[in-house]
This record gives sequence, structure tokens and C-alpha cells, in this order.
Amino acid sequence: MRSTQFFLPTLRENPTEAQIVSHRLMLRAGLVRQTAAGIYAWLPLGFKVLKNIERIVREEQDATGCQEVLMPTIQSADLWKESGRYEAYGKEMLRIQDRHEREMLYGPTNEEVITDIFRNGAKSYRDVPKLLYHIQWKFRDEVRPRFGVMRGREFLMKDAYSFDLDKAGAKRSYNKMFVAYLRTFARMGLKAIPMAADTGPIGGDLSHEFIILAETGESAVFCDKSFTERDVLSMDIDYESDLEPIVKAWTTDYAATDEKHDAKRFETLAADRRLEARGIEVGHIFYFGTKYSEPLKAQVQAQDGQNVTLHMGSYGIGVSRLVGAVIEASHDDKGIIWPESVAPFRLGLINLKVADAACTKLCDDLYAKLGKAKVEVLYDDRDIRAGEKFAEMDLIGLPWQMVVGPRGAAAGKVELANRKTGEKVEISAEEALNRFTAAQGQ
Ligand code: 5CA
Repeated sequence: MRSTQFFLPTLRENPTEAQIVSHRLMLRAGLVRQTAAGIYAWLPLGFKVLKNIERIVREEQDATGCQEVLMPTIQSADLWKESGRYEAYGKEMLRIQDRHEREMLYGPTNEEVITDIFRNGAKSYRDVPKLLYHIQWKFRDEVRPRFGVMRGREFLMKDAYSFDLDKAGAKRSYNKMFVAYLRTFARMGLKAIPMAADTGPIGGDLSHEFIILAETGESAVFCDKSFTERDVLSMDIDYESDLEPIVKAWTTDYAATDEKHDAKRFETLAADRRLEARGIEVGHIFYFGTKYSEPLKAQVQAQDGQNVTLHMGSYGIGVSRLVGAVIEASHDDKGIIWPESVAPFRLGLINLKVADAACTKLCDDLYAKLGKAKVEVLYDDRDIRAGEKFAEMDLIGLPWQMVVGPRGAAAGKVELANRKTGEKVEISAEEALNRFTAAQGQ
């Protein structure tokens, strides 16, 4: 993409309404714009990141055998009356009346709808276990929407639901999601720590929040330092095997949010192993047994001919929140530093002097070749000051910057800078090209 064509409305000044760094940077770097309190439009740069996060979530869900569906945003109130949650959910639910005065709502979560779909489709024990998920916008009329996309009213969530014959089966499904979550967040460059959690309006007696550490997090968290030292992605996972040992290994050491904090137990840790910090909840998983299947009569016929009520769990990831969370975890005073896996472009190509024929020719050539090799490049081909280009490139945080100036161009050389480490090397244009085209697919 050429900057002369790209819609990237960046802001020079810090927006006064933004209290935390991710919100400030998302507005300044032209990722989102607020259209109403807690409701955001995604601009091209932000939308690319959102899609990348969605892709990682999807790949890791698919790997577990979880199947993707798409349920509507608008739901009928009837199902919520059947489950008993219609009144209980309170003011966070956006209630709507259609022209026939039927009660509808904008879904804050989907336990009722998926249970209704499943009860109509599953008849026997052969139809379970099943795991289904979708990635869909939710609406919760939060009292205090704040921190940009971190606590929005409309937000994108991945929510998965499991259906099993009994509690032991449901725990197997829970474990699959648990492990998939570890991988999902690690692939985004995040260290997410599973913590025992309260279940709130979703309900149930087994639940973990996945929390990443960040100064601006909404909850105080306490954990063993070991969690920050683990390598998740080198684990070889077979989702059909018994995952309990992995889940055990990740739930034995101390980790709790303030709601569940046990100061006495925490103090038994050696002082240098105690980590007290703030955290952002990026995912939350629940096992709630028959809480919805019972009132909604989601049953299948067991092998002995008896009807059994299904055991269920639900598993959420804050997809849009993650865009903010990744920025909270990875930025400096100049701007965002995207991990390669979610970056909107892998590389920024900076033409320092558009008026210089050799410089522009080399840039055009590099841009064409990178494009051919399917490397995502933002090519700053605008006729503006170099300082402005550098500042914007740092602000939007692409992992690599390839800088071409008239002197280098005359010698066939470019400067390659890493946004994260600040390391710079001057290499031939050909070598620079090879680095990106050869490394594709890694
Ligand atoms: N039905 C269950 C799991 S599918 C559920 O709704 N869980 S939840 O309430 O914990 O939400 C799942 C995830 O959505 C949270 O972990 C969080 O990352 C994200 N989330 C929740 N509320 C908001 C919000 N107001 N703004 C942005 N993300 C949110």
C-alpha cells in the first residue's frame, strides 16, 4: 500500500479524552474513531490488526476441533426468559422492540441461542461431544465504558460453547480451550496467565480468567513469577490426548485476581517469586454444568435409552480488546511496537527524497518486488519532510523500517531498522529484499 493512497488519519497531539496509552495510540495512529460512547469504527490500519488477531484466534480454535458458526447479533427475548436470565441481566442488556412490539435484544453473550440451536440438532450420545464457536459483535451497556476498545459497549468477542454428556467430558472440553488459549495469546506476543476467577452473570463453579500484565490493567493480580518465564509455543499439543497434566502445570502455582486473592497462601512464596501487578483480562472460560441446558431442556438420549441433560461450558476471548492489550504490552514513547504476528504491515518502506529519481526508482522497484513476494508493505511515497515520515512510521509501529535515501540509492544500499530493538544496519537493497522474501512463511 502506498501512503499517498492509504487512508491513515494520524493525530499529532495526544487526544485529551484518552486516559491510557493504548487508547491514546489507537486514536493517534489512526486505528479507530469513536462514533458514540464506547462504540468505535475501525479504520484501515486498525481493521488489519483486528483481522490478524481474529485469524490467530480462529486458527487455534480450529486446531482443537472447535467448529465455527455465525450467530446473529440480534436475539429474541423469549430464549432469555426461558433460561431465567432476561430480568437478571439488568441494564447492561440493550433491549429493543421491533415493529410488531416483539421484545428483542442485542446479544451480550450467546449461551441461550447456541443451546437452543444445539438442543434442536442433537438427539443422541453420538452427537456429543461438540465444540462450536463464533466471532461476533456483542453489546453490553456498560455503566462506564472507558479506555477505548478495552471496555467498550460494542466489542468483538470470540465465544465458544461445549456440549458433553457428563462432567468428565465437559472438563476435557474445558482443557482443550484452556490449552488453546495459552497458545493463542502467546502467538500474539502476550504472556497470559490463567487465574482462578469469579463467574459473574455467566455462572458455574469452574472458571479461569486469562490475564496479561500491564500497569493500566483494571484488576490487581498476584502470582508466582514462574508464569512469566514459561515457553508455551514449544509444547507439542495433541488435542485428542489427555491435556490434564498441562492444565495442572498451569494451575498449580499461585495466581489470583484481587477477587480471589489469598494473602496467606501468597506469602508462603519466596519473596523474590512474588509478583504483584495489574492485569487486563483478555479471555475467560467457564464450566457451568447444566445451568442453561436444564431450563432449556437440552438433552440427548444416552446409550441406555435414558435422556441426559448436557453439561456445558463457554469460552470467551476479547478480540477487539486484544488490539488495545497488545499495545499496552508493547509500545514506547514514540508509539506502538507491533509483534510481527499481528502487525498491520510487516514493513514500512520510507522514501526519504521523492524528488530524487534514483531514490524513487529504487523504492518503486523494492515495493514491486516485495509485493510480488506477498510481503505486506506500507510504502511512504509522500513528498513530505523525512522527519515527519520517521515520526509517523514509529507511531504506527510496523516491525521493520526500510529507509532509502539519495546517497544510499546511488550505491544500491538501504538502511534496515528494527522498530523494537532500534537496531539499524546498512545493507544492499538485494540483501534487504532477500531477508523479507526468504523469511516468508516462517
Ligand atoms: N459467555 C462468556 C464466555 S463466551 C462471556 O461472555 N464471558 S465474558 O463476559 O468474560 O467475556 C469474554 C471476554 O470478552 C472477556 O474476557 C473480555 O476479554 C471481553 N470483554 C468483556 N466485556 C468487554 C467490553 N466491555 N469491552 C471489550 N471487551 C470485553
